Amino acid sequence: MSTITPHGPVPSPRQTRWHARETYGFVHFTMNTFTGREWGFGDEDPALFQPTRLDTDQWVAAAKAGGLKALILTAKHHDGFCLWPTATTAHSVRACNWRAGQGDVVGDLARSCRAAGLEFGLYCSPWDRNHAGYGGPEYVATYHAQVEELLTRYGDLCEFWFDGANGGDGYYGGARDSRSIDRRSYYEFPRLWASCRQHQPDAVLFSDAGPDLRWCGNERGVTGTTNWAKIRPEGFAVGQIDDMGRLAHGDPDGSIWRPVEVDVSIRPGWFWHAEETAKDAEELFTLWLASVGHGGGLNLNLTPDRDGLIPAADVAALAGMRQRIDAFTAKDLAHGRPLTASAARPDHPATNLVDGDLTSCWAAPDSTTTATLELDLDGEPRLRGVRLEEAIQYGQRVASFAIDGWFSGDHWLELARGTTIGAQRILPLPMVRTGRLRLRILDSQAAPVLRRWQVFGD
Ligand code: FUL
Repeated sequence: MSTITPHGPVPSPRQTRWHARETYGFVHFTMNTFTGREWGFGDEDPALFQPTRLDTDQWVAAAKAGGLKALILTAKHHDGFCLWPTATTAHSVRACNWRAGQGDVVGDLARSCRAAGLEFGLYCSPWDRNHAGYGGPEYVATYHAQVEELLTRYGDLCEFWFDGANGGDGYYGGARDSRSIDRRSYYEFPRLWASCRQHQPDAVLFSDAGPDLRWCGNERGVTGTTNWAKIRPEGFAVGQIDDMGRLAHGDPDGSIWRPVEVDVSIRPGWFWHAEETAKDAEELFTLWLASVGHGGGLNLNLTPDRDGLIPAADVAALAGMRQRIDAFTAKDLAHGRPLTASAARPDHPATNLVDGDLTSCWAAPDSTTTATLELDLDGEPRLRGVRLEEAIQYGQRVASFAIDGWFSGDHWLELARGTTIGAQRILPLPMVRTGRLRLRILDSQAAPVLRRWQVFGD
């Protein structure tokens, strides 16, 4: 077999595993759940934290209903309250009446995830509005120690989330003032990330500046239809972004692999609020199309309530989203069907796209940057959509493509057009009937190499 030379940056093994995760969940739960705030000031009385029916198995069951493959918990949000019995501050579950100060939400959820076969990740806010030393070196040491506790006490983590938010004012041990920090240097992220690598080599690290995953630049649940998983790292620090558009779209000439994670809440807020309701199943399905369908990962936030449970309506919406995804992708009309390409390397024929084997791929010969592939369907099925996947172990290449259908036995009609493909591109199609489809690769940075073409319909 001739080898395919990678084009540009390629995913690391931990990023490759992340790409396969696709849909997972955040859990925002802390003091804010009880105060009704989104950003606690840091002066909240630990006695307020009373999730009397807390059941992390129920959170995991909700996640499973939605087909989420992992949960990432806010172990500490901006208010500084720690959901685990940390040795670094008194402002934690140890100061609560809840479970007589013996509770550990992080430990509970880690166990529930593990028992149910879900992966587990953590969020620990750099900004801490409770800590007296915030802004000085003492707090940085505390923050690093907190992350270290989380990296070493709760088993394997699949992801660690570094939030860029900092609003300035806070309680800060009673000072009640405003503190600004140099976002580029204060938290000493390079040292912290080295510690993450040492203790949790498989965990992907998320922030505005990676190193493994980038933010998509909004909290609405959508990333660019043009979405390069590669980026030029200049111009990004945690909490400091020179160009939001580049986060959503990536850089076509990016020098490092750093795909997009799309974080969005099932409700308007990140935390549970009595007056807010969950998005419905159809909205969640649309968000899946606009995130996973654009080659990103979907990190869908869940909001346990004051009892410590995910509300029933939210669980129903999650289950409804999964039903819609399953129904959309249920029938792959391309599987095993005859497929030809205008050009292929002899050992990488077009039929590799429809053989159900994700390790085999179709590759155009070197220096070929356009191609046409024709697929014969069985009869004239009604279409719903397509999924295309590049073999990203060879880099991201395709810049533009179109899908055509064959109509009335005599002409092709363009049904959809897209730009990048990357890890995957899912395109809903008009629900027309046709017996033949054509994929035109219109522009590619290097010879296109794809691993799958699915056609959904009935
Ligand atoms: C933001 C935070 O300020 C929000 O509260 C939330 O945690 C979101 C995921 O990230 O930066």
